[in-house]
Amino acid sequence: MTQIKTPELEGTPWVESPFFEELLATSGFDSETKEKIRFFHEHGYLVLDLNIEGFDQKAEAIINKLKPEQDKESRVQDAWSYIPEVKDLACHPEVIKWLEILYRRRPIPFQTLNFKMGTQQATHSDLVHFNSFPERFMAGVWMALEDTDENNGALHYYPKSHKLPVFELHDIGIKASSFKMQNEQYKQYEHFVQKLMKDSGLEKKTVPMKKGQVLIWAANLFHGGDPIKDLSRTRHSQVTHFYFDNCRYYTPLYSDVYLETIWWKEFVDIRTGKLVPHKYLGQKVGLPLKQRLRYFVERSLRHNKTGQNIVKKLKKLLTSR
Ligand SMILES: O=C(O)CCC(=O)C(=O)O
Ligand SMILES: [Fe+2]
Repeated sequence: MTQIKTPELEGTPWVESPFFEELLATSGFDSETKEKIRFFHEHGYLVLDLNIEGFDQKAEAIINKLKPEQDKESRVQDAWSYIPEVKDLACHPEVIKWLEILYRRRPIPFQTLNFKMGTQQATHSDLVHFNSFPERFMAGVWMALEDTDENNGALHYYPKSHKLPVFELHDIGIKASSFKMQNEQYKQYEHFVQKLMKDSGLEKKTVPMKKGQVLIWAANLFHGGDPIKDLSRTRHSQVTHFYFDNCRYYTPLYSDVYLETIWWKEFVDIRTGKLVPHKYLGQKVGLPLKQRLRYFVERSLRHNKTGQNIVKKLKKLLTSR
């Protein structure tokens, strides 16, 4: 009988593959690394003590430099573009190394979020915000810039929930691309997830993270921020969202794939500063002209508040029909 070679599927990260055990056995990693990979495979996350050199100084610099902004608004998006320490942590070689191990594709950091306070964000899967084709080539890397515990709004997650199907808005009967009632639509998604978590029987876990610890979550791991019990406490943290090479990338919250109304994402690789090409089975694919134009205008306008407001209005115009 001919032997069938274990395929490493194009459509699924090897760590989530139905052939995972066989692929792991032949991976050549030492037993300690294998144990960590298996944990990620089974639970959908991994907490790592990366012992990043100079972490405390970097964390302090980030907190100080972001202070004026974060005194007004806890959440700051893409500070990597003007604070070198945010970029250093987002692209740290140890983080990249682990993502390469877990996904066997080039990791592409595409967004940073810095928080001063706990987010108190309702449970969600990041795949409703950032999906790809093939699916699940996305990961979140969460770093504690200070200790977190049950009082300052620690991160929570549902271990093993990454194995659930991927849900987009159309799954719950919402046409996403009409771009109307965005907040209302998102609330419905959050209610749906609440019920899904309850009925799935999965257990909610809250992670007390020590300053410097890093948590990597798989694309579809359901997570959120716990309520802040002590409002006098900050919860400085940094999240980097990663895609991986050789995919197409889109925003499900504005897309109806089967109406061919897809909000493709055009974005820069934080590591290289270069635009990331979309690929289908290794071949580059261009974005539709209308969307390339939109991104061009957006990039040119984003430099100040007036420009940002124009971008918001244009987004509405382009997506409502
Ligand atoms: O930091 C948190 O509380 C949650 C952040 C989060 O969900 C994300 O960045 O994807
Ligand atoms: Fe998230």
